[in-house]
Amino acid sequence: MPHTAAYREMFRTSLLIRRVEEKIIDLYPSDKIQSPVHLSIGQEAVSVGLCRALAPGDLVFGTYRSHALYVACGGDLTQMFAELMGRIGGISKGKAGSMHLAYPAGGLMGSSAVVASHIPHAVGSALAAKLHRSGQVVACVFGDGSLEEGVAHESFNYAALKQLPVLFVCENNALAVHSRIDSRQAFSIEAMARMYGFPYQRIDAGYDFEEVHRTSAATIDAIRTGVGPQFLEVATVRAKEHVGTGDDFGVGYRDRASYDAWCAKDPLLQDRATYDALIADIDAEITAAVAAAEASPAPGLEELLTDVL
Ligand SMILES: Cc1ncc(C[n+]2csc(CCOP(=O)(O)OP(=O)(O)O)c2C)c(N)n1
Ligand SMILES: [Mg+2]
Repeated sequence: MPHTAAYREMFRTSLLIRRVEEKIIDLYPSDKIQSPVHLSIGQEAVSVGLCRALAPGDLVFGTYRSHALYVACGGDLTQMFAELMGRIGGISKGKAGSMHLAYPAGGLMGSSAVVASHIPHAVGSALAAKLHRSGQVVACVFGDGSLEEGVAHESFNYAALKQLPVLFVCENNALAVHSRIDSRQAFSIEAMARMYGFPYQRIDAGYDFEEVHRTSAATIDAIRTGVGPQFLEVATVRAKEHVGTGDDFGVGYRDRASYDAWCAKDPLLQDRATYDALIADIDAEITAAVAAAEASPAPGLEELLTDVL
């Protein structure tokens, strides 16, 4: 059966994210990008399926692993590479770097390097949306490690208490830096979500952008009718080291087998026909964006004290 237009579009966005990050890997040794980078290779489908399900005006908040959400929200690539290179043409004039990408015009309100610190911001936005009856839904994407932070639970409680229009999305790669989830958490994520009264769904096939989209869309539709917060857990796999551009399968805290099993299902690796049809255009877009970003100058001293208050 031929693929749908939606499949092709989500494949394209997922591949764009992957190739952007593979370009970052190529550029990194040159030191043109001095910001630390947390890559989403392997996890792209979560951002792509979710963001496609959001309506214009909806908002999304994420973590330092921010490239995928930025691209999935439609962020400009030249402004992204310029931001990573600390140039004036960056989306935040070079002040934010990789860990704090934002693209408010596309709904991405911010990303934070401090684990779980964006969750209360998302809940506050959802409170504003409810008070203003704006009809907006707020999506809040965080890693499994966020669930070990007190502020996550304070935020879940408040969102449940006030029945706010927020979708909590746990991007569960089962790792926090080098610690596996079974060595960190004494609870099941489902039991935790249900304890707050959140309707809970889990997607095991986190590489499947169509499934992420279907489930996100149904959940977001429900939230928009006023049923309160919902919780979505998506299992995924981080391909690269926690921070940086290398592979770390040799370090000893995880094995390659689960990653290899994931690769065997990853549409970006398995669907060669769609890949081949899109790759030249995507790579040309990235090459042009990097060249334009490099042509942007460094910020002048006058920028030091602007936009920082
Ligand atoms: C409050 C806080 N504590 C510790 C850290 C150091 N730290 C950075 S990333 C990270 C792991 C987070 O894991 P997870 O939430 O699962 O996200 P992932 O990196 O897997 O996407 C930690 C502990 C931090 N940035 N902020
Ligand atoms: Mg994690």
